[in-house]
Amino acid sequence: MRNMKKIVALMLAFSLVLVGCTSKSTGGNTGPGTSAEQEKFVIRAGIGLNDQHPQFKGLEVFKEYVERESEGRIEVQLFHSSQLGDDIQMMEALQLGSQEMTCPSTAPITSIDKRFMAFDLPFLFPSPQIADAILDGPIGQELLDGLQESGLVGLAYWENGYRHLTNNKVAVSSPADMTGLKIRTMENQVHLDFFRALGAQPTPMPFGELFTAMQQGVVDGQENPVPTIYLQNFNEVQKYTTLTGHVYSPFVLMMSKIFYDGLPTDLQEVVREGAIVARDEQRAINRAYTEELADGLREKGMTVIELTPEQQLAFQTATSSTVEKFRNEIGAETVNKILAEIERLSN
Ligand code: TK8
Repeated sequence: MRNMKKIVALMLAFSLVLVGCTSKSTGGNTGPGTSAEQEKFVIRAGIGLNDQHPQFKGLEVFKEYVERESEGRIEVQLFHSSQLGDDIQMMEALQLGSQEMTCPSTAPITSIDKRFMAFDLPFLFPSPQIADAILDGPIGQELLDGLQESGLVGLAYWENGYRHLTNNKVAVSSPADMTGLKIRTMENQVHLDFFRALGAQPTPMPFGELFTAMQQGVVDGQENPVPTIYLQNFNEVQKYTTLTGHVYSPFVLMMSKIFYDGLPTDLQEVVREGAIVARDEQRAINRAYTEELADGLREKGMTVIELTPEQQLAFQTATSSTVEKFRNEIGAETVNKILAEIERLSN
């Protein structure tokens, strides 16, 4: 696996040199009026999930749109399964301009901008529709715009979804069942706090290391949305899924600012439109999969535990201190605005 990553990295470095050569020679051979038109751009888009996941399907829609609308001036190359690195590494590569695009969950973005921790607050969004309204509205846009300062262009929110707990030790239906369970979390303070409040032992780890960690018993469990549990075959190493829905994870489709700033404005526009067109399809596919695949997990032999409203409330109560603990660190203004907007949209 390590070797594989090295080979891919080398291939990328080599293709960068090639791209550099082509654009130079195009510039040299044509007059100043036409050189910009003929310049070719390559977007390498990498994700941590595999090519069966709705996130990858979304990238395929993006690729199709951008290649068509740019009339071939942009080529989009897709990489899945952490081939280009994990979420944090890929964001760093975007900042350096050595990769063009990625689509992390918002949770690891908090290493760059803490305001994104607002979305990690447990039991925040009562429905995907309310999530959409807030993410696609002014608050979501403000956070995307803020990424520019860190060398990233936030293009759109896609959907990872409501996260659920899996493990291979106990049929969890109450916080008490979680005592001492070793749970892999994303690299994020709010998630760590949440699982500690439930009495579990959380370990942060990049997604690419998770399957092996479960297989080898380094962790007993993890939490992710249903499409991920199903499509990454977590059933092979996990017995129980508890439908906790404890947090809604958005993805952010983002681009290297260095690369984006080098695009002619008409192609920047194509990229922005492609991100939105693909967002709508990606969310639709993700929601359809989410509905179908909970039964799919049963068919694959997992025990799927649905919580009654009372059981669900026990998880909420056990973790209700999280908002107060993080309000100031996230930014009280951001948290308050989001909470007020949820309140307004819920009525
Ligand atoms: C994939 C991750 C994944 C996320 C996680 O790179 O880390 O558990 O849910 O989807 O972004």
